[in-house]
Amino acid sequence: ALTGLKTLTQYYVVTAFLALFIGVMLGPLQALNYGGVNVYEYPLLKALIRSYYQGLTLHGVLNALVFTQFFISGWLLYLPLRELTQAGGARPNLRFAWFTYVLMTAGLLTAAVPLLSNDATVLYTFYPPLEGSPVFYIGAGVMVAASLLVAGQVVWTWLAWKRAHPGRVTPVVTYMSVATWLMWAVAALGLVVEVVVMLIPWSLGLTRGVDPLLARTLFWWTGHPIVYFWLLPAYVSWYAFLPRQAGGRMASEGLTRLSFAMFLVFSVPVGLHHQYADPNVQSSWKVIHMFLTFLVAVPSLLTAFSVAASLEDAARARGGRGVVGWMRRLPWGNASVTAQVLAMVSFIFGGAGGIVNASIAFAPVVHNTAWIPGHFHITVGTATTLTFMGVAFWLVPHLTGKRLFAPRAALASAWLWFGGMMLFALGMHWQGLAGVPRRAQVSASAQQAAYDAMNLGVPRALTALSGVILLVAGLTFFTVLFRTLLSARRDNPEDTAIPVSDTISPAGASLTAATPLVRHTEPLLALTLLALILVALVYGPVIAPMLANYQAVPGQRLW
Ligand code: HAS
Repeated sequence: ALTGLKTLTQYYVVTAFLALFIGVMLGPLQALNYGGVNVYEYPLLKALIRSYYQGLTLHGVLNALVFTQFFISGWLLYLPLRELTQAGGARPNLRFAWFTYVLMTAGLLTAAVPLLSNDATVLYTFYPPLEGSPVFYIGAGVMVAASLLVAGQVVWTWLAWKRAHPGRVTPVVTYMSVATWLMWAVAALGLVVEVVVMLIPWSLGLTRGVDPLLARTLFWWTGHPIVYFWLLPAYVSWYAFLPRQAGGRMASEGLTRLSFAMFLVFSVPVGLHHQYADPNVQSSWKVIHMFLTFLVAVPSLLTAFSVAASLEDAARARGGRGVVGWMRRLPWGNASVTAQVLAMVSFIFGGAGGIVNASIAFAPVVHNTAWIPGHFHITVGTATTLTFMGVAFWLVPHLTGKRLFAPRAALASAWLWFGGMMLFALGMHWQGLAGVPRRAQVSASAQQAAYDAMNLGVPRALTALSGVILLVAGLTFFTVLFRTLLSARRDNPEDTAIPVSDTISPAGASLTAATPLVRHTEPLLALTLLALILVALVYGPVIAPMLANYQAVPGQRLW
């Protein structure tokens, strides 16, 4: 079963990186736009991509939605199923797992048709009244449904394992994976209702219009926690694999579980922090969502200290000394470790920016400006993506039995990605503070003079330069990845070992003998119920008046 599972995971991972490849190739076009160069006007490109907005839609959908979902579905299916099989009592249903992969891919291909034909140029947030082809919403809906089936399979297998091992602690990697999937199940409810009840019937012409405010509220119900659905799989690696790769161990299993338990409960009831500027939502609810947002930053702070402690442990065991000098003893020659540590460094800035966004007093300064893409390129674009790239450096050899091609090039790609993203973030945060809007074709002639007058030469140059660096980083990374995949099998155990520490999750440890933190965080289903209650409490009074005053607005096509 494990060999079959490896093949399936390989399919998920390769599909994910193919999407990222296309998405990343489109990225520099956006960066150049913010540097004042409109490459979308070049005839050769114009024949392929109709507009800046079509390019931006493809870039956002492929990178943020498709790459993440396929990678996570493979990664967080493989890890728990592998761990539970090895711990005894679990028999993964491979046929069902393949069905889910095929369904997700069918959803992707369906959505790709209108995206490529410029019939769904609605950006990755697809806010109504901007209207796309129904085929896009149906394809996207099928993809989300497939991800929920992966969630279901992991939770089902875990429950079967629990039944076979009453009174035992869930192994820690499985714990993290199940908590992430349960969180996603609660989170996805908003999007599912928006797409199935509102957008699909509306785009098919079955309803006369759609209420943009309600649609946005349902979207952000899912839209904020989706960022934790992207982040937590990276945390799985930072907690359970990276310390081992660096030569250490997980600092505290109890804190690890607490952090995931907190994400499960607090990730969802925070979406209004994306809607501070929306009318007809009471400010008191916006402030409550703000405080809950600060609360959900706590498990990230726990993670920062906990993971830093395990890295410090590892570095000191390798002879590291001094308050910060120990960092030099981390295995910087290892591309996988370096990519992930750099991803974490970027998240220090990304996280700090997130707290600024969430503060209702600061939000009006940064909302809808270039600051926001600056923020999310060092969160999902680096903390998540660079971690997944680093994970791929060991996971692909592990799954395929092949040796990583050109490890030094892999290392270079990690540094280039990090450097490119930091420059991009600097340029975009800077432009955002100066008032440059997001999602704006800055080189469009009507606006050109205004931006030229703003004296933004330096940040614009930084942003444009970052696009070129990221293109080189992407090409280097994909050369390493595809050459690895196309090389011959070697099945050398040294290349294909999985770097998880065996000691961190003694399979089958007794719950009664476990530490209080481990014991109290074990009931994941009860925590899910708590999450649902909290969501009902903070979304119920927000959504009820919207339903009572439903305002149907006809669709618009702006491209
Ligand atoms: Fe965000 C907008 C608030 C985290 C992604 N965010 C976005 C958008 C995206 C996104 C895609 O409140 C744009 C959506 C759109 O298109 O409109 N965000 C936050 C907050 C956090 C946060 C409070 N965001 C993320 C993560 C993302 C992500 C994670 C993707 C993966 N975000 C917002 C808000 C908006 C927003 C508003 C709306 C803005 C607007 O006006 O439109 C927090 O969860 C962050 C907490 C994180 C920390 C950092 C912990 C640091 C760690 C690293 C430790 C490093 C170590 C390294 C150990 C407190 C864990 C050691 C180094 C050695 C060398 C040893």
